[in-house]
Amino acid sequence: MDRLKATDRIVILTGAGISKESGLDTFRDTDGIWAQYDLEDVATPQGFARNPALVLDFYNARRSGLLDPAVQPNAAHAALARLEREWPGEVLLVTQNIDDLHERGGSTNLIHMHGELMKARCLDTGRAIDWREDITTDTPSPMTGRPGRLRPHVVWFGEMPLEMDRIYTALAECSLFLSIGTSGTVYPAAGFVQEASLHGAYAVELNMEPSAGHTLFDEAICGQATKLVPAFVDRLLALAAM
Ligand code: BV8
Repeated sequence: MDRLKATDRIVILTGAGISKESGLDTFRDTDGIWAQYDLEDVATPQGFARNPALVLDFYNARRSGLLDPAVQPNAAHAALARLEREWPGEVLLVTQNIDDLHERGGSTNLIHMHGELMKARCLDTGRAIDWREDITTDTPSPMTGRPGRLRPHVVWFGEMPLEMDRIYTALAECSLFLSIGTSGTVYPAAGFVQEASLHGAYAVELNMEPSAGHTLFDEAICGQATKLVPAFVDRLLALAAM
């Protein structure tokens, strides 16, 4: 990584592990979301068609959890925002997370590839709007006034993640790919490390434990995000200062 130049581009991928220390559940840890719910029932279009009230309640619970004042960005979110501010080259943050902790932590050059919990989408117009309330099967769409035509603006399994062209362009142009707090089990995000490495990027993983794809990285460092990320950002900014 010492060959990195201050003008180089950095792409960062985050997953649920970066929000764990803010009090939000991950998916695949033993106490995670998929231990409480069947993914097929609550995170697929088929599940939504089968039982929209169950899916809407699943996201209503997560939205109100995220709105809890006790849930705040942590030192890892803040460190990534500092990197974006102080690194001379471009820093693009691609998150699989649907929480808004990166924005609240100060990141601005950000892509929510799996959508956003604080947005709802009208099924008839396809338009997404900011949304902080519960959604029920009676909630009228602000776009059409029709009830039962609103869904969470979230990418379910079998649906195309958002802004994939922009992401693949950035992966092809970056010199450093940094993956934080993800198990590396969900595609296409889990394949980003190969895409970046193929184009010559140096790849680093910061995670509580080695991810499914840890051997694809040049460095895989294990530990808590609130400890590892600020230290890694310091390491990068020291390089930029040289
Ligand atoms: C699609 C909804 C294509 C939002 C989610 C190959 C290629 C392409 C697709 C596939 C493929 N193989 C299989 C597929 C299909 C599927 C898939 O990947 N399935 C998996 C299960 C095998 N992929 C899809 O369906 C994707 N769509 O490919 O479309 C297409 C093509 C043509 C036409 C149409 C479509 C869509 C994927 C998005 C699905 N939606 N969620 C929501 O409810 O949140 S994915 C879900 O998993 C979450 O969004 C989350 O983002 C994602 C990944 O989970 P992680 O963030 O990694 O969380 P996890 O709990 O797993 O891990 C946390 C990690 O943190 C752990 O390793 C832990 O150790 C660590 N950790 C914990 N605490 C800390 C910590 N680390 C540091 N510090 C700590 N304190």
